[in-house]
Amino acid sequence: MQRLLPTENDLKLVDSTIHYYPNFFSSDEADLLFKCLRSTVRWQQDKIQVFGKEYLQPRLTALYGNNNKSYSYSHITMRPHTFSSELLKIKNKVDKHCNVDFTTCLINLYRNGKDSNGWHADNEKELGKNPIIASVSLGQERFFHLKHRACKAQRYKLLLESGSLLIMSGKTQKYWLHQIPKTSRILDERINLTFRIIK
Ligand SMILES: O=C(O)CCC(=O)C(=O)O
Repeated sequence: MQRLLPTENDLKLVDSTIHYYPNFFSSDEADLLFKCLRSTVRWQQDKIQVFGKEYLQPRLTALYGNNNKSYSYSHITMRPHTFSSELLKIKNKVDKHCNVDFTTCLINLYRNGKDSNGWHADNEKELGKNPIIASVSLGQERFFHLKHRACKAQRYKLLLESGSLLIMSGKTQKYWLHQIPKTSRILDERINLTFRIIK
């Protein structure tokens, strides 16, 4: 990955490299992409285990990839579908911006404010050391929380807007956890695409 030029929207958090581009896609492009992906992505809802009890994951997901490598997290193993032409267009734009050839995209659909994604880091071994994660948001804005693993005072909340691109790289996954929390506010649907490299 080539070093990205700093911008005023970069997050200046210790032990991290996080870039934020609010208008990576225009709002018209983001609306069109949302509608297309909502109806064409092959959504699934897996079961997860929490303290030995089974629950449905609080969101829908799908995995797409170009090298047939599966992705395992939270005791779930997902097998990739082949990228659709729409997903490839998004991937090409993200690849070009980051100067990276992403292999895999994990897609999340948050159906309303009750859907969420708990505290975690994208640090699975198949992502390698210091992975780069590029995350595109479409539809409803949601808060993205970050907290430092060791230093409790280090916390941050970022509103992820429709059409935005968030890039986490360097030591971010080693030192920080992130989540999309539940909210009691009435919210519309949001799609999030996280591009990753699985070797
Ligand atoms: O929905 C988001 O913005 C975050 C997604 C995420 O953390 C993940 O898929 O690992």
